[in-house]
Amino acid sequence: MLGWFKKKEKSSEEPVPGSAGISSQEQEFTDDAAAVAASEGDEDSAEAISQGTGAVMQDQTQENQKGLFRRLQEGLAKTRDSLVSRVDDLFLGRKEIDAELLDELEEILITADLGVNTTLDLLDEIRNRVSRKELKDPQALKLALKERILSFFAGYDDTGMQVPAAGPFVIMVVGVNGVGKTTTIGKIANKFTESGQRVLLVAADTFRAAAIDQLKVWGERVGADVVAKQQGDDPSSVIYDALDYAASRDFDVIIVDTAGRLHTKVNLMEELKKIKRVINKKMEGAPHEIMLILDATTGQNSISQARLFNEVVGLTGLTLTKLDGTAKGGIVVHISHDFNIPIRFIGIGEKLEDLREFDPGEFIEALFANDHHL
Ligand SMILES: Nc1nc2c(ncn2[C@@H]2O[C@H](COP(=O)(O)OP(=O)(O)O)[C@@H](O)[C@H]2O)c(=O)[nH]1
Ligand SMILES: [Mg+2]
Repeated sequence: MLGWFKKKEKSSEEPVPGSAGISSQEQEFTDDAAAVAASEGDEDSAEAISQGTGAVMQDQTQENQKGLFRRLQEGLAKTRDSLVSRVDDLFLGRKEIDAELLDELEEILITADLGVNTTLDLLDEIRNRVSRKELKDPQALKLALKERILSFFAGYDDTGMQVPAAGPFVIMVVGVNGVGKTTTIGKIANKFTESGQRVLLVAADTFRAAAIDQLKVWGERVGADVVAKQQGDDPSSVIYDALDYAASRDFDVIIVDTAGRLHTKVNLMEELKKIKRVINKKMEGAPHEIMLILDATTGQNSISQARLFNEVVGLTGLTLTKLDGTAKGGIVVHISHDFNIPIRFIGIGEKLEDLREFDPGEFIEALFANDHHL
């Protein structure tokens, strides 16, 4: 969809920095495989096979997509119940849109954590359209609501993560304790390794020993290398080690886990600034993505976290986790309304596959879809 997880094309003319030993053998092997695939006169060529199975594959892709959409709907079930089902109930048996209905709608939206400003913005236009008699019945209003929410994403920066043309793509992950940083890193790493990319995880959260072990477990699970030191070590020295390690190896992606003790503590923020500086000093242009992880169940609090982290390190992307555990998924809309920082992923469960690339249209569709879509 967004293409971040495609295997990078590696030009054989361009020397890979420090590609010695295993990496260069791998390169040769890939080139050989490409040569074999391209050889002519082979009746069982990849092309012939793929033509024969094309229809089946298309069916499977559609099936998979249906499955993924259903999974997203299930993940958003609590928010759907609290938001869309309540809106439906509100409309039941009513043929007209009156002031009372709009007030009740306002309350529902605010309760689902869309936030007061977002809700007022949302309803402003709806109220205007009602008074202009453009919206006559509740169904039309529901559709208008959906369109209006979607319009909040219209000016939305969806250029995607800035993957460099050469060298590894470095992602620095930040966020307060327990929001799901390490878990999300595991899930993202999995997407990259599954698409054939080579991933290094960096355990720069040295605050707790358990955090280091947790990252190692993820690394093993998804087939990514992990550079870690001891609990209490300077996070910047872990970065140094990791980027030295990476210099002689051909990684496509490097993901740096960081500590997340209370975000109100100034020293954590200083530490994050330093980590960013050190990464940049060791590798020009990096980190390419500074991603804040937010726990959707914390509701409004995540707004102040986004503001603070953005001021300190300058965020390039957001990920909202635990949308499966909250009835207040409206926070996604609220965040998009208040910040011009793209949402990269949403977490809808604890399992490896429960991380979705964020697509506003799909998200709103899953939230508003009727059950017959299930
Ligand atoms: N239900 C649910 N739990 C999640 C999700 N993402 C993370 N978690 C859980 O949140 C807890 C804290 O995650 P962790 O990655 O250790 O947070 P960190 O302190 O920010 O690194 C763990 O129990 C995770 O399994 C999600 O999308 N949904
Ligand atoms: Mg962690």
